[in-house]
Amino acid sequence: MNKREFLDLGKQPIANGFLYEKEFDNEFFYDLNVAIDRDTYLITHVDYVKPELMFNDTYAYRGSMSLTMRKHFAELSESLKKTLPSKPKVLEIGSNDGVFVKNWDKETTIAVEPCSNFAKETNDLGYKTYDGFWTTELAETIVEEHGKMDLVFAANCMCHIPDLDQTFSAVENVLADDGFFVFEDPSLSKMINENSFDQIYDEHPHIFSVIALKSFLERNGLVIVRVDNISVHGGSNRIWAQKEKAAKPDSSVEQNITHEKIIGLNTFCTFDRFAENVEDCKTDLHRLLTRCVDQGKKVVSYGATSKSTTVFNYCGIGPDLIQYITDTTPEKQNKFSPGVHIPIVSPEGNFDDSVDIAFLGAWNFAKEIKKKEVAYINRGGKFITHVPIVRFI
Ligand code: JHZ
Repeated sequence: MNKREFLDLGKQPIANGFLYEKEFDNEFFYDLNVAIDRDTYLITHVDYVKPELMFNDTYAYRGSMSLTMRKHFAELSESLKKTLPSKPKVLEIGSNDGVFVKNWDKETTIAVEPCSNFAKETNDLGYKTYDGFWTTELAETIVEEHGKMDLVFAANCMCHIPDLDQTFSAVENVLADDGFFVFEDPSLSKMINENSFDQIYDEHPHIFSVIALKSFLERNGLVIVRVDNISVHGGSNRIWAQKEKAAKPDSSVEQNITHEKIIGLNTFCTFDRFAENVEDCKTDLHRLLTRCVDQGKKVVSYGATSKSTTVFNYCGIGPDLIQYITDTTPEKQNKFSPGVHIPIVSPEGNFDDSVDIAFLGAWNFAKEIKKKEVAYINRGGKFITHVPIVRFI
């Protein structure tokens, strides 16, 4: 790739590398520099973190921890079933804790998951799960053992894989001639509009525009036939692709590409301006949290997200500003946040009357959280977000 760097997010740890105190000294850090590929306009990291350092048998993120996502995948599955032939053969790449596959038939659904803890979990549930990374070789094994697939699905997985050519050509190989490849990932247009720079961390080596995806998919025999703009994870795109011979793109594809050109996703100055906005956010957020602490407020964070790893490490926000982070995920509780080492605790007994202000690490679930924490809001508790600008909500 012919990369032009535009953003330096500094030294960063593994975003989901929640750790114990005894592990602090050996924590891994890397330089998070972000670039645009001059040929395809793909937004990508200058250097990639080795996948094995992020996706292994201690992976902590569980997709099913929010009601929003459980509902999202259940509804999507119902609608996909109406598009596909009856008893479709389904493959999910990056099945995590099974939040998507649980909506499908165990006999005809298989999965691929490199985090062994979760591969075991879905195998135990009865879904044949290959414990490994998505590769050309694995795609060939799957074709030999199961034949071609009517649906290849991936949610928040494609943008995690550094080598897109290998990834998409392996999908093309495993897909039936009239099959669908459907995948969702955070949208670059949303990230730029909302200044949600925390979508960028080790696990997201790319943030996709439709413009860039078109190049990568087409050179691997796949054509985008439909784009859905969806609200999950702060604004994502669901891409539908098919093999060249079966593809009949609808108007949503050209509409999205036109919109992306209008907002300048194919011009360098858009990203230079974004980098300036990111720097402003750092100053504003640090200043607001400092002011709250100086006023004697108890400030915590809500949701130990990968995104907040980027925010806290880039903005220099540690336990001096945020006393602790609450999170419902058992795998994250009683550990410390990556890099800046803020304690993580269960919300039970900790998101209580003593809290004055909560930074929304999980800002993408603001609606769900505000509904759940109505008692906190009613007694005057405040949330702070940095998306699209730093403010109380
Ligand atoms: P959430 C992860 O990013 C990592 P993160 C990954 N790379 C990716 O692409 C996206 O997901 C999709 C907690 N929570 O989903 C649960 C509460 O505590 O924004 C989660 O730990 N209480 C695969 O980590 C976290 O917040 C609640 O009420 O940025 C949310 O993480 C709710 C709703 C959530 O993803």
